[in-house]
Formats: sequence, C-alpha cells, structure tokens
Amino acid sequence: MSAASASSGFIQKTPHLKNQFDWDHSLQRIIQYRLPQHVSASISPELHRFGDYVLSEEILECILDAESHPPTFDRYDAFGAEINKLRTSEGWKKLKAVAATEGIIAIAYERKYGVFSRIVQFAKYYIYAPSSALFTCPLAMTDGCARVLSMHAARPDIVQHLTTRDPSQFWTSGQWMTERSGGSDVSGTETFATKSTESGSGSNTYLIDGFKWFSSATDSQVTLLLARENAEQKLSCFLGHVKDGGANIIRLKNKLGTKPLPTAELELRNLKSELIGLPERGVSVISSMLAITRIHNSVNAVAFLRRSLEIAKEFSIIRKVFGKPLQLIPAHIHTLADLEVRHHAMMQLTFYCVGLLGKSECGEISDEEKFLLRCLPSLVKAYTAKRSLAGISECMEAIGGVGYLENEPELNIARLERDAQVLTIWEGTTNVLCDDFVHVLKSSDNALKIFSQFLENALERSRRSQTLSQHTTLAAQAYETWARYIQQAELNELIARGRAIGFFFADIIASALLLEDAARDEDPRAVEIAKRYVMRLQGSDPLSKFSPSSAEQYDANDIFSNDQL
Ligand code: UCC
Ligand code: FAD
Repeated sequence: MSAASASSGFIQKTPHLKNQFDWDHSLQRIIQYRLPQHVSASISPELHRFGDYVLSEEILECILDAESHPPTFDRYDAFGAEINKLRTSEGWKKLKAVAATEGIIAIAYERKYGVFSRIVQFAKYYIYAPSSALFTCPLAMTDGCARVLSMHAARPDIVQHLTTRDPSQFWTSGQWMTERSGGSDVSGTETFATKSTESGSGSNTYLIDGFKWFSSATDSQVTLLLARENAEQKLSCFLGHVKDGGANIIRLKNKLGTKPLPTAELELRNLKSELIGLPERGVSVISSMLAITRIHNSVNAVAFLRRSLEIAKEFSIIRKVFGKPLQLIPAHIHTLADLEVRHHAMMQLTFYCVGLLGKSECGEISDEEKFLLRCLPSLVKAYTAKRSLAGISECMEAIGGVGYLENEPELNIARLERDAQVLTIWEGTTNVLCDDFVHVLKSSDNALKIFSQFLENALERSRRSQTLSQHTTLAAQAYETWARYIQQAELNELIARGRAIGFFFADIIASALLLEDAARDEDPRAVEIAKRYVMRLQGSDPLSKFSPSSAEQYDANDIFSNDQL
C-alpha cells in the first residue's frame, strides 16, 4: 500500500439518490391508503416523472444558485437616488416557475380528483419540497390566501393569479401577522387601517400604516395581514396589494437558514388593502390560512426528513466500516429503522389532515371531522416539526463528518437541517400550538368524545386483524388512561403540560392510523412499523409521568435563583 495523496488512495464512492416517488415506501403507503385505485393509477406515472425531475441537473443547479445568491436589498443607487431594489436569484425565480407549471398549487383548485385533489396536490408538493430551495414557503401562504379569498368569495381575479399554472401570470402571497410586540400573541398589533377617501375606491378599500417585524415572501404581489381600525378595536384581516407599493423594506433579516427566502422588516405606508370577512374577526378569518400553512409546514417537515433519510440509507449501502457496509451494522440500522418508523407515523398524521382539508373544501366533511380539522393541523405541525428536526440531525450524524459539511445540493443535509429548524418556530411555536390544542380539547365535553370515537373506529378495524389485535389493545388501553386523566384535570394543569398532552395525542392518533393502514392488507412491513410505533406508548401513563417526583414537574425555582425571580 502506498501513501495517499490528494488524488490517490481511498476515495469514498459518492452516494446517489433514486427516484423520489418509486423508492419512498411511506409515500407509496399513503397513496394506496388514501386514494382510490383509479386515482393512484392515474397519477403514479406523473409522480414517477416528477420523482426524477426534482433530482435533475436543472433543478439541483437552481438550488445551488438560490442558496449561494441570497436576496439583496439596495435602498439607494450609487448616485444616492432611492431605488428600494430587492433582488432574488435566478434559481429562486426558476423554482417559482416550476411550481406554477407543475401545478403545485393549481392541482388543489382545479379539483380534477374531487375530494382527493388535496392528497394528489400534497403528494406532489412533498416530492418538490426538499428540492424547492424553500420556495414552498411562499407557496404555502399563496395557497392559504387563495383559500381565504375563496371562502369569502373575494377577488376571484386574484385567486386566479394565485392558482394559475401560467408562470407569467402566477402571483404569490405573504402572511403578515408578527410585529415587534409579539408573534404568538398578536394582540399588541400596532398596524392601523383607515378607510380610503380616494374617489373611485370602494367602501371596502383601506390604507394601512404600521410595521411588520417578519415578512417572508417579501417578493409577493399580495398579502393577507392583520390590522385594526383604532386602538379600541380588535384585529381585522385585510388583503394588501403589495405590488402597488406602500410596503417598504427596512432591512432583510440575517438568518440561520432559509437563505434564498427574502425575509424582511416592512414599514407600511398607505398600503392599499381590502377588508376580508367581518371587521374585528381578523384572527378567526386568517385562521383558515393558518390551517393550510400549518399543513404545508408538516409536509415540508416530513419531506425534509425523507430526503435526509434517503441520503443516509444510500450512504449506508456503500460506506464500509470495520470491514462491513454500514447497512449490515445492527446499531446503525437500528437508528435508521427507528427513523423510518417515525417517518411513516408522521406521514399518516400529515396526510390525514390533508384528507380532512380536501373533504372540507368539497363539502363532504362531517361535524366530527370539522372539529378534527380545527385542532389537528396545529398539533401535527408542532409534532412533525419537532420530530423531523431531531430525525434530520440523526441522518446528518449517520453520514459522519461529511454529513456536517455543505455538500452537493442532492446530498446536503446541512441545508435541510437549517431549513427544518425554522419549521418549529414560524406558523406558531411548539408550545403555543399545544396550548391551542389543549384549549380546544377542554372547550366542550364533546371534544374528548370525538377523539374517543375517532380512535375507536380506527382501532375497531385493526382489532379484526389477528396479527395486530394485541397492539390494538395496548393502544386502546393507553388512550383510556390519558382520557380519564384529561377529563378530571383542570384546564390550567393541562395547559402547563400542553406539550406532553399534545404529543401523546399525536402518538396515539398516528398509532391508530398505522394500525388501520396495516390491517388493510397485512403487508409485513406495514405491520411491523405499526407494531413498533405502538410499543412507544408503553409506559406513557400520565399519572406516573406527572407524579410529584417525575421529571415532568418543573417550576421557575428550578432554573432561576431567588434574586432572578
Ligand atoms: O410565521 C408566519 C409565516 C412563515 C412562513 C410560512 C411558511 C409556511 C410553511 C412552509 C414551510 C416551508 S406567519 C405568522 C404565523 N403566526 C402564528 O401562527 C401565530 C401563533 N399564535 C397563535 O396561533 C395564537 O393562538 C393566536 C394568534 C391565534 C391567538 O390569538 P387570539 O387573539 O388570542 O385569538 P383566540 O381568542 O385564540 O382566537 C380568536 C378566534 C377564535 O374563534 P371565536 O372568536 O369564534 O371563538 C378561535 O377559535 O380565532 C379562532 N382560532 C382558530 N380557528 C384561533 N386559532 C385558530 C385555528 N388555528 N384554527 C381555527
Ligand atoms: P414570542 O411570541 O415572543 O415567543 C417567545 C417564546 O415564548 C417562544 O418559545 C414561545 O413558544 C413562548 N410562548 C409564547 N406564548 C406562549 C404560551 N402561551 N405558552 C407557552 N409558551 C409561549 N411572521 C409573519 O407574520 N409573517 C412571516 O412571513 C414570517 N416569516 C418568518 C420567517 C422567519 C425566518 C422567522 C424566523 C419567523 C417568521 N415569522 C413571520 C415570525 C414567526 O411567526 C414568529 O417568530 C413566531 O410566531 C413567534 O413569535 P415571536 O418571535 O414574537 O416569539
């Protein structure tokens, strides 16, 4: 053996990803479970084509360009004249055009697949997400805005722009809620709307002034935003016409990730806007956008984890350690298999929400499902963001030192991890979303009953399968102990334990969905995944978890000294 040099000696073979539709077992299961055979047969060739396209040189070059040329903002030109010029990369613009042409938003509004259109849309969006350089962020808000406008029968001309497949006509939307006074709690909003007195402007036209602390899709043509008419009034929701001026960039945010995305602070001066929905019902009106953007958030989370896991799996085939490929090292495979199980569970949760959204849009949703659509997108967003981020971090470690590096766009887990971190923060932080979930859960006696019935129905179907009956019983017992605890506990106690409660609900719902899916055909892999996930519920008894000696009990004295309190 001779000494290695920079160009000789051992060079690790580079792993390559396979088709992002064909090889994704979680996505394949979802499609079989959630779509009728004729729909899945009709869309599979298209998803197969797209599964290659997202890894093509053309798309990978766009990601690289978008990542290496973050947006810039110039207030003045070299002569000192004010130009207020925001520039985004060519890669970013191309990925926008791809999104339009591929119908990433349009599919949902064309409704070619009726009640299943949302599942079809999000299956494609999921494949696109890790190759989108986060263009999925403006797409999420665009989808949310189109939905809110459609629900209020407002501005069909703008909905047309938000949902077209024609890149030259395609607009995106922002979502401006956060101010310096608070993003979780928007009650301190200092943005004011004044009825326009301009001749020819309709009675619904307002001019808006204020300061928005975070605006992600700053290059959008329109936005939904919160503002109030005066200090005594509650918030209303407005459609802002950004392309007509009045939203002035103060500075771009310097961020850990989401590098291609132009996130800015905006000073609003006479931003032309229209009231959407009833005055002073702004939070309620914009909550239909939140439901959609939170589902988008979940789909990105599971998509980023899937891409990271595929990189780790491909690497494990070709990387040898101690004389064996990694894929034959039990401890390594255990780590990856555990992530695979978690991914299947998160896909079930996410696409269950997607299915509810589709039903609701087609008017085929029951009252019980309406309730689930009210509370699950927020909970599932919180759960998938947190769990995917942890999973992506594992995948990074599974590649060793190279995992931590800025790699070629096809294999760059560092980018996915940076971008996944924000999924836990925007669209509501984990604790804020769990807080909302607990409030809804305790809002009426009926709430818990709906969950009990939903779980009972799913478990009833898996109980019929001999192979799954023992695990079905385990899941049912775990739920009963939590349901009893929740029924008797006070709201304040539950709020303080919101995350543990929310995450238990995510786990039990995912378990029920995995069991139900596995029971359909008793596919050995699906059965094994369901069983392993259900086993996580063992020992999750709330009474021992929250006992006085448990690690779940904290108060401020544990982390602050007396003089800090
Ligand atoms: O972060 C942002 C954009 C980032 C980029 C987008 C990326 C998308 C994903 C793509 C990934 C690549 S925009 C900012 C997002 N901000 C938030 O999410 C705010 C988080 N905070 C909350 O969610 C809070 O719970 C608030 C703001 C909703 C609480 O406000 P209030 O004023 O205390 O409101 P209430 O009293 O809780 O709710 C007022 C009404 C109630 O209805 P009524 O009045 O009929 O009783 C609630 O039931 O609104 C209703 N409501 C909801 N309805 C509140 N939340 C919801 C909900 N989630 N669904 C349905
Ligand atoms: P705070 O609300 O001050 O929260 C601080 C901490 O307090 C958090 O840990 C939170 O969990 C906790 N907390 C707050 N309330 C509670 C509670 N009741 N119970 C328990 N814990 C609580 N916003 C927009 O409107 N539009 C955008 O386009 C947009 N883009 C963004 C892009 C990026 C890259 C980032 C990072 C943020 C963006 N945001 C945007 C803002 C984002 O939505 C907010 O940062 C987020 O909602 C949190 O608000 P905050 O920053 O004010 O934190």
